[in-house]
Amino acid sequence: MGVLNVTPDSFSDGGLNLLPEVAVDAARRMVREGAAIVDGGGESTRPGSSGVSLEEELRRVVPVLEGLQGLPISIDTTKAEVARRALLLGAELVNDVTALRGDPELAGVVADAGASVCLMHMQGEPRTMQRAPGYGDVASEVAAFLEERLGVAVAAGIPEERILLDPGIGFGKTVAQNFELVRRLDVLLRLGRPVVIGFSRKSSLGRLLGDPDASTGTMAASLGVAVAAYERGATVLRAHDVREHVEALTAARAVREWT
Ligand code: HH2
Repeated sequence: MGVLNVTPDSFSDGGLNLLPEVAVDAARRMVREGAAIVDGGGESTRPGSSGVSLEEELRRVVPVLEGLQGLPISIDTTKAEVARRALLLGAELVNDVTALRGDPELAGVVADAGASVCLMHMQGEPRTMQRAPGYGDVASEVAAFLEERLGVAVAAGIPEERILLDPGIGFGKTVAQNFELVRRLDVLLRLGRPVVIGFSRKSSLGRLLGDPDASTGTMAASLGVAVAAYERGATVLRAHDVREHVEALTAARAVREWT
């Protein structure tokens, strides 16, 4: 899953894709490089961020989605109206970092469109989530949350086979907890749904490598953790550097099974 942030302030690629034609080119390149889907979003959820208005989010993403019709697109939004417009323009997946807790209309929009949804775990909200993340057992708490949200989504009419789950790397977790969630991916896989991991460029990677104030991580570290997640059963790797991830994962897959 390639990441396409149409925002001025995303933590690693903010401002790069603000012009619609630049964003469209970037998305097309990701698909050429092997992305199975491109996750476009108009609102940063980086630690400390406080959200954008509906009008601003639509202004950012609609022209890009119009230019991407026919490509496999996911819309990274918490807003039902943004999802509705994106699905009309051909998006097939709604990636909601609030796991249907943000906008009461969103589940119905996904269900009515027959679309897929990714439900992500987050402790707290982006503005404050990294202040003091706290868990008893992080893997089982995240799994219990995702199981509950899976039930809510199914009850709202979204078929289970259209639901993906994501532990939300960096969303209210310490560096150690982020790595533990990948190490203990089996706990999440027991829920029976595909697991998405989005560790690409996240600050935990920079901190791991010695910078306590890092706000991003390197591509090489992102590739290392993506392969480790794949080895533990992750189905979707959400990544900014698509070509490199496809190459790394192709090699990792060849070790498992030569095709
Ligand atoms: N991470 C980010 C945004 N959306 N969605 C899912 N399902 N999983 C993630 O790990 C995830 C996500 C944050 O990364 P990015 O989009 O690069 O940055 P920003 O939120 O600053 O735009």
